[in-house]
Amino acid sequence: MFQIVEDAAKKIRTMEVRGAARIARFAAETLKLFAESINGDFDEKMKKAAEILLKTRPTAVSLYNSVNYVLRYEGENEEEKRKNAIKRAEEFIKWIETAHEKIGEIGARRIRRNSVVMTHCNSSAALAVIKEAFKQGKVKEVFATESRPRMQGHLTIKELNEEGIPATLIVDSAVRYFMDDVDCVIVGADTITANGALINKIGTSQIALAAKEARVPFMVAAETYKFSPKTLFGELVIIEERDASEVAPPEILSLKGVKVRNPAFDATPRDYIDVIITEIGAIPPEMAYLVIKERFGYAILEEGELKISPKHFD
Ligand code: RUB
Repeated sequence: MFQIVEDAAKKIRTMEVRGAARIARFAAETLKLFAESINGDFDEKMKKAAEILLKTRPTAVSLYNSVNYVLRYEGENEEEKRKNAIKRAEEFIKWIETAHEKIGEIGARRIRRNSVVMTHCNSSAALAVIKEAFKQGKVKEVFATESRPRMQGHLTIKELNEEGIPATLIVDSAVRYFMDDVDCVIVGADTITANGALINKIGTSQIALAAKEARVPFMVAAETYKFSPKTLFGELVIIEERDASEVAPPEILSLKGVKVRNPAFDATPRDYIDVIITEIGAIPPEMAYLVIKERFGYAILEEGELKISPKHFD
């Protein structure tokens, strides 16, 4: 019964499906398929499926927002509930698609002609901006960090290459070395907190620091479902720490007295961020609180449990 959901959870956990937007989309698609297959005990089964999905990776709030959006289905009977859950899953997927298009359009306006752009990891939102700006003849070259240990930078390089965008792969530690040649940095987001901080791939905060020191604008491309309503209630973002074997070989891991740590994300304070490009506009990070109120206004504590649903998302 839960096989579809268990399989999907495995794909997210092992990072076969990765990146905050892709994970959110995949979760909505999975819940849609699962809702179609349920026969009896609809509410309990949907709740359990949601729990399985939410346990996979803790950091990107897009997963939480997607699951939570679908789970706010309504209906008098099982058939109505199923229909509504499927409709909501489709709505969330549409939200993702339209947001990327808008972000590309808005973000490209922030890029000057002949720009050299730096990016980190592999972000569909950041790439939407870069691709649109390139179409408009504004991007001369893109520096992409390899993004150790999982090397998502290779995906970025391939994607840029497919679009015919001149791209240069650099190691993460070469960021400051090349920063003087860069006109702007653009990265994606896993979560934006109520105080405007950015949670993104490990190493993002170092890039932001280097950009600030070199007076290079640092932009974030983030759909509004990357904003965390939970942080409004004081909840802290959990930074996923992955297996040490992703970082070091067995001969290092077996050394007595040596620890190997592998956090997958870090936090960049809002003071390092020039602008956040969302589908509802280019906003200063200080406005994160208002975005959360606007998009997730219908956020209530029900019996100690946080229930959140966007008011609208056109
Ligand atoms: C991916 C990552 C990306 C954000 C934004 O980490 O940090 O920068 O998720 O991506 P991982 P997008 O590979 O560990 O999932 O803009 O596509 O949502």
